[in-house]
Amino acid sequence: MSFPLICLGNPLLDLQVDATKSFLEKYDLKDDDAILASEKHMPIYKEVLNMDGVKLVAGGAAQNTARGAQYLLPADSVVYFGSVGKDEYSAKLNEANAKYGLRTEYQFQENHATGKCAVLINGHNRSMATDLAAANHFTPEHLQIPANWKLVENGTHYYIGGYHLTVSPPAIKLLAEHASANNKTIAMNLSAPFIPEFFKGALDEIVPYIDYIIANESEAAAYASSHGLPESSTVAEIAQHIAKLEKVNAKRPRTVVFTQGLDPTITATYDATADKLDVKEYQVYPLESSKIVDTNGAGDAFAAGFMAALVEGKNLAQAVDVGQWMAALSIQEVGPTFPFPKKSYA
Ligand code: 26A
Repeated sequence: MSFPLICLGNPLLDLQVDATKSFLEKYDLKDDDAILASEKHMPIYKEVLNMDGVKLVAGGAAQNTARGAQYLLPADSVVYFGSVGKDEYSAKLNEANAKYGLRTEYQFQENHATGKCAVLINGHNRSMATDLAAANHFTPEHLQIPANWKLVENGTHYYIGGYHLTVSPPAIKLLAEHASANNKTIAMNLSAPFIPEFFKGALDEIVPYIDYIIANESEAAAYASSHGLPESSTVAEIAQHIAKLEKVNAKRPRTVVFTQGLDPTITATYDATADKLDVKEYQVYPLESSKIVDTNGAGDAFAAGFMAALVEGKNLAQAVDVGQWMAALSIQEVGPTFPFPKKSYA
């Protein structure tokens, strides 16, 4: 058995389509955001399915990262946990994951459909409205099934989608406590601005366990405003603040990684035992605008490259570089996918 990387998240099928500004306005959606769908958004799925050019692609942020990491790593490297329905949509997810060799250990729901995400592409922006459905019914007991917990215990690296804070903080806590107690590496993505804004309590309970916090600049800003940091805080200052928060496993420093689109990626690492703070900046490789197909999944792809590199024992600078390379690869494809035949990072 290998499977060093264990991922947890909300499996979703993306219904991706080009949408006009007025379509976004009709559903009260911002240009570049992710939300949980409420009653008023529910008609969007039927409407999108009937639109010209709609594409059904495997999504779910952490599942995208899991697929991407498996793309880079040797066979049998990544396991993904989440909850789905027994329907055509989960069959599609299984098909996509199989193509990448990603092992899934889904919790199947009898009475709930697989979750879906309307991904509305508008230029280089994407706005997402998610109906979690079955994904919302994941329970920690699924991880505790002996065969699954064996996989968890066998893992060396853990990746948590921050979006899962809306579903099962106890499931996240199980993985987080295991990683900390056994001095293994655990990473979490902030996923979307609404996570630090509206799931602040759950987030703050988990952060002390986390070695790597990955996010983009708008999630960093949302963290700062929801946690009372000065309005004038720079991205680097927010990274330093989070890096220095309490840490359960003192044997590992905490590193915060903030991507900023085409602007440099910022990292802040705080080693509490040495009281040493290290802040770095890494340039991105700009991709010609004409090569961009869509940015759906760019952040997940970054995390995929980053996590795969950590599993391979690479250092922080190298992990950021692999992340940026994977993000560039993904935005040249439709949705959160990667090209076949495979390209390799050299
Ligand atoms: C709880 N929410 C809102 C979500 C998501 C989500 N994945 C998990 N939980 N909302 C959007 N996504 C996924 O994000 C990917 C792009 O980063 C979409 O499915 C899309 O593939």
